[in-house]
Amino acid sequence: MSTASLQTPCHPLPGTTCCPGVTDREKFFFDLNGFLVLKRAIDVDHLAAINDTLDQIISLDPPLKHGEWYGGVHAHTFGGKDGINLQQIYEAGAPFERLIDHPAWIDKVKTFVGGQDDFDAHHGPLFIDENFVSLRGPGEAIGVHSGGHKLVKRCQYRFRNGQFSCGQINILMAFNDVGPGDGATMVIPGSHKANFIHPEYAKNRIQQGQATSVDGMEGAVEVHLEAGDALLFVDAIMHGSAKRVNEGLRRIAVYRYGPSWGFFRHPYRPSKELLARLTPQRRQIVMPHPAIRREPNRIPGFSNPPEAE
Ligand SMILES: O=C(O)CCC(=O)C(=O)O
Ligand SMILES: [Fe+2]
Repeated sequence: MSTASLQTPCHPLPGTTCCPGVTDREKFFFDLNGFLVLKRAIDVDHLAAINDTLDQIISLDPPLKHGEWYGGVHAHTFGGKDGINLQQIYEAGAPFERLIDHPAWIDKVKTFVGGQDDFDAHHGPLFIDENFVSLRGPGEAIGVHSGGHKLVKRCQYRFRNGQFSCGQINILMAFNDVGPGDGATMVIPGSHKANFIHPEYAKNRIQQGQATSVDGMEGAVEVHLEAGDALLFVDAIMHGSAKRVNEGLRRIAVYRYGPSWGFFRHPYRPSKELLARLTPQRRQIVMPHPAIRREPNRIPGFSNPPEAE
């Protein structure tokens, strides 16, 4: 296929815009399947810097455990067999800050979340409501969740009036190769539009304390990634992972993007230090709602909200 045909813009309805940063091929397959694989999204030097930081965290002695902090990063598990998450990973330094508005995906994410000319972008183009690294070893997995049959507003897939309007687009980045046996992410292509629950959903769904996985579910496929690739998916797609059987840890991160009016999934907030060092564009995606100062004030010395200080 020629590059020219990949770059052909879509044909929006009059008065609307559609699909900046997204090729016709990506537009077609994202709508059809609910996900895209972005090959070689993260370059080799950037990947090495990310893995240096993860090596430091993984080699802590004794190991970082659930509930402990490493600076502004929180080790967290959901209590099951789904490995450990390093929540607020954008606090872990420049290589993780670069991922906030990475050129390999940021325009695609804006297009799929949509609303860029509308109230959805009232506070800025996007908002990250959760960001974490997931480290998963042998025997660990995450069961199936989401699906078009669910009405969770945060996760919706929508295309209307010539525009995408998704509640949440996830960028899942591979920091090492994720192939057969590595516990790859599994998706059921097209299931973001499902109207019915999958007949095997109950058997394979996330269950606290149990190592359920998506293995063997009819219609589910493993998404194999090489280190540096990223999986872009709408959260409405039925997804989870295969059980890892190989030795070692699967290293991935997920940054979740939605409209600017969204709010944090967990009770984590970006640190003042992070907000101070981010570029204005990144700061707006991390914290689109800074509070205003209560000034001028007719009560002298009246306090300001903490976020305005
Ligand atoms: O761990 C995985 O492969 C799936 C992650 C997942 O469910 C998500 O990012 O929403
Ligand atoms: Fe998920």
